[in-house]
Amino acid sequence: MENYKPLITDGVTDWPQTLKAQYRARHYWGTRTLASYIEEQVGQHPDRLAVVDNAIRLSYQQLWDRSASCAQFLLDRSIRRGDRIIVQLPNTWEFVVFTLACFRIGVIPVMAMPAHRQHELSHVARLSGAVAIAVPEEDRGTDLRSIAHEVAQQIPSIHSLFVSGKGTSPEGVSPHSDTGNRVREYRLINSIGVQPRFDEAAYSPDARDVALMLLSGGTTGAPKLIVRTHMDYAYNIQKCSEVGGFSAQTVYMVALPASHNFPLGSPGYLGALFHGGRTVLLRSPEAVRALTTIDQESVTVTAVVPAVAHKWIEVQREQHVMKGNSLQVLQVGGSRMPDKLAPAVRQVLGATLQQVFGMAEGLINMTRLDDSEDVCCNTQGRPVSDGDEIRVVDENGHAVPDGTLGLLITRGPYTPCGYFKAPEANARSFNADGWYRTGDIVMLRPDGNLVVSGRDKDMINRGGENISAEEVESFVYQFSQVMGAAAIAMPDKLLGERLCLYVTLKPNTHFDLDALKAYMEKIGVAKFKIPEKLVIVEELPMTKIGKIDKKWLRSDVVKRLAADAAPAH
Ligand code: OOB
Repeated sequence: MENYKPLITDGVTDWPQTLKAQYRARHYWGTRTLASYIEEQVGQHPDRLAVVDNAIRLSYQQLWDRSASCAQFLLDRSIRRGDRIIVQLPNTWEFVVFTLACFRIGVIPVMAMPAHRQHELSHVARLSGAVAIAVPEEDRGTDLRSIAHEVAQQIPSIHSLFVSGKGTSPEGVSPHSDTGNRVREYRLINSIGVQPRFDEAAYSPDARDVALMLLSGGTTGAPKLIVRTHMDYAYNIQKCSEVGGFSAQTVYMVALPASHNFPLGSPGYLGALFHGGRTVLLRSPEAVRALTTIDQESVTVTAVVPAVAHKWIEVQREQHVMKGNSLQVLQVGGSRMPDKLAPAVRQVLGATLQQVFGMAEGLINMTRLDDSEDVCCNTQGRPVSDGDEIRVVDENGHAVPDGTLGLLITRGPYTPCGYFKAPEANARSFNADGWYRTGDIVMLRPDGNLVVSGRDKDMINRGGENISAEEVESFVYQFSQVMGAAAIAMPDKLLGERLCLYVTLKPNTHFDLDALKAYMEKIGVAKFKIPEKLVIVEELPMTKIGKIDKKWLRSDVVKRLAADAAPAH
């Protein structure tokens, strides 16, 4: 048992031996795979409804059968245990079936976001050594299939594309001459009805194997990969399910992108399926559609970012779209919930607010459903597992007294001890004892709950989308007229933060946001990373050690926004 060698070890940082022994002894880590929890539910009530995607309604048995067919489909196309597939599918039944198929045969989905474009996808494909990409034909007007072909052209390890949706192109050929004969395109729909012939026991992975790779928000450059094993992710899902009160009665609506750790496994739709509940898939969190669906499908719980919660509250207040009272819990996380907005979750939506402060790197904090109004509205909760260790420290790593602000560091049974193949980032973010420096500035209240106050890492959180300032600045520096660039967060009522760019220019040159936007679109950068305000200055302020003084810039932009908003005289 101790000597088991998982399928993928290269580039993976294991937990220190002493922690591993502890986690095993305390039974945090089991021996089951992610798929086995769903299989158990299939056995108990095969006919119960599991997945709802508009008109498509799959029972547990149908979900299980379709995922077996899909697994066979992958095997028939030379996809094998341990292979990585970039998954960029929207919130559809195919997402659920495809990822379950992967889990069953030990294929590793790499959870890309719908907003990612060539730039991020090629990086992630290269880093993960992916052999395939799963994409929809298009998503909200963007031709993701063509983008996937471009990525495949650059990354020689990729040999297959799996495309969801109806489509008309023939099987097994590449309609894109660019990728020639190497890359074959297949329609996922054609997997339906394929007779599974594989020996489940032979293909099923070990609980200690990698189950999936999540993408970090990224503090420097492009996203990093976080390797999650079956046993640690299953534990993540189980603990979050417990705290979220998930049961067979749970009807969970996926409103955020399903590949994000929050709606995926914290406890997410997998939490619902692990407990015999139901999952309802929504393409987008658009308010009227979402509130209508809650009524129609008797949704009991869903997870959103604060900006979406805000929108739903506004629309419900004005239009009373939602008439019923099925919604029991609204989980809000991804970025800081404004304290002022929190009470409206009960007042307007009639649901209990559960704040979730989590990260793809592991640690999940949640307020408890029976917490006081004060805790629910004014804190971001506490760890879901008693195996989670959290400390609030100063810059030198010394603990600060409770009630004072400091940096959050953590380790625990579902917080891996390093990013995949990222030694430099690991040196910055992890230490040898397994502690992860979250970069979040928090305060630990005497009652054990955390209050998130900001970030140490140079990041902008645009309504839950984490943007690396350094990455955006690297695009700006491609312009020869730019001397200095600083990307910072500016406060925003709806999204919490938006991206603002300060630049200094060479004499007598010109630069504007349109040029930057055109460039970022051309190289295929996700849209949410495009700055929304530009300030051209003579000089960028510097700190004593010669770093750009972003603190000063952040307060400067607040003044500028106030001046912009003031009525003209
Ligand atoms: C979730 O995961 P990521 O990996 O996209 O982002 C993690 C970062 C955290 O380090 C923190 O800076 C911020 O997003 N964050 C919050 C927050 N939840 C996340 N900041 C303030 N308040 C919150 N409630 O965002 C994520 C993963 C699983 C569950 C929930 C969120």
